Amino acid sequence: MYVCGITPYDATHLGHANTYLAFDLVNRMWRDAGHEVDYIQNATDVDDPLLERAEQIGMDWRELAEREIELFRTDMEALRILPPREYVGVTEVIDQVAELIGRLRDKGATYELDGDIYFDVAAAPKFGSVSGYSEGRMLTLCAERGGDPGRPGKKHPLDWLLWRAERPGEPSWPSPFGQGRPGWHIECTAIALANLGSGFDVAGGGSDLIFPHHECGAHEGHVATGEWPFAKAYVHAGMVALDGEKMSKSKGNLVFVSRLRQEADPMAIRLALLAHHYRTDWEWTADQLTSAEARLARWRSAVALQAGPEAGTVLDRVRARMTDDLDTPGALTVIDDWAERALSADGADGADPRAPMLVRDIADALLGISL
Ligand code: 5CA
Ligand code: ZN
Repeated sequence: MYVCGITPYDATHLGHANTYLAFDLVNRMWRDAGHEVDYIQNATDVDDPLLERAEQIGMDWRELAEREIELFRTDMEALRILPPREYVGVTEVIDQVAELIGRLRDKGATYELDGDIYFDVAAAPKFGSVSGYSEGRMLTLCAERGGDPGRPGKKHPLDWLLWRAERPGEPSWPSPFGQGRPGWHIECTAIALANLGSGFDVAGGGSDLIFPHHECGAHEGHVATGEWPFAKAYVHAGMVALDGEKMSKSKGNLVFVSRLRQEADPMAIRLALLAHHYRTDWEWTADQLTSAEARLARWRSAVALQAGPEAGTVLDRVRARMTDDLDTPGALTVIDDWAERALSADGADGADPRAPMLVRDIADALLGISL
């Protein structure tokens, strides 16, 4: 599994956390099914927004990236999101990125424009098949999400940047195409290919990565290797909003995990996120944390009992909900029902002394909730 990582110019917000939680659940369910999971995640540790923010606050861009990556990892650990085998920063693999661009150039899939190297969309026979979007929609999204459809001299507006020639004051590295730095999509293609090869199971991220990021990355992989599909499944988590708009670093409508952690149990934060299905878009409100805290307290009281109602069916039912496209709201209800019976049980119904420990283990292993 390859999951697109953060661009580390600001702290982790609840939208990020929700996306990484979704893939943590994929990881946990695969492990529960007995699979070994090989999970890789990048960090976009050199990119326009990072350089702009560093400039704004008068900080070295490398230090800013390092600081935010560290905070991200601390936040993820607090939320009990299992780490990938490897976190790979783009700045660590510039040579691999350049090598991949070289392969694309050898296939005739690139062209140069004022020193920048572009991917020629005409060289991608399956372009559009990952997102299924119309060309009009692709053009709009490309302009909104870091692309440059209007740049004069491009062969096609949807052609995308692979290598950005050095601009004054910007960091750059040597390459066969001159000094410069990688474009966005190629970084994830290079890191996924180097660590997983093509044809891996899941490429993941939030739904804002469907186009252009995952679409373009898939065709870079296809054209470079001749193999298809690049990833067998593209899986996307819904967008978390605040005050009616998608939470985003550029809009600034953010609830930071680190800030929330100062006042709330991370397990309550995780439960609040689990209450939403991973594919839906939803809006954060403070009362969701209050409900999650109440649920956490109920569960903790129930598993602290000496005995409880038989829990073997709880395991079956939680697994059934989770293997049905990660139905976390359904899985939470299964444990709610057990906890309610445990707490109201008198005599016979609360007879199994092993039940509380089993429910504790189910919540821990499958949902990542430590009770
Ligand atoms: N570094 C690139 C991916 S290579 C990037 O998109 N970084 S990011 O920091 O902008 O986002 C990190 C992850 O969080 C991405 O998977 C993105 O889809 C997801 N994400 C960003 N905003 C939200 C949001 N409001 N709700 C849910 N997920 C989000
Ligand atoms: Zn990515």
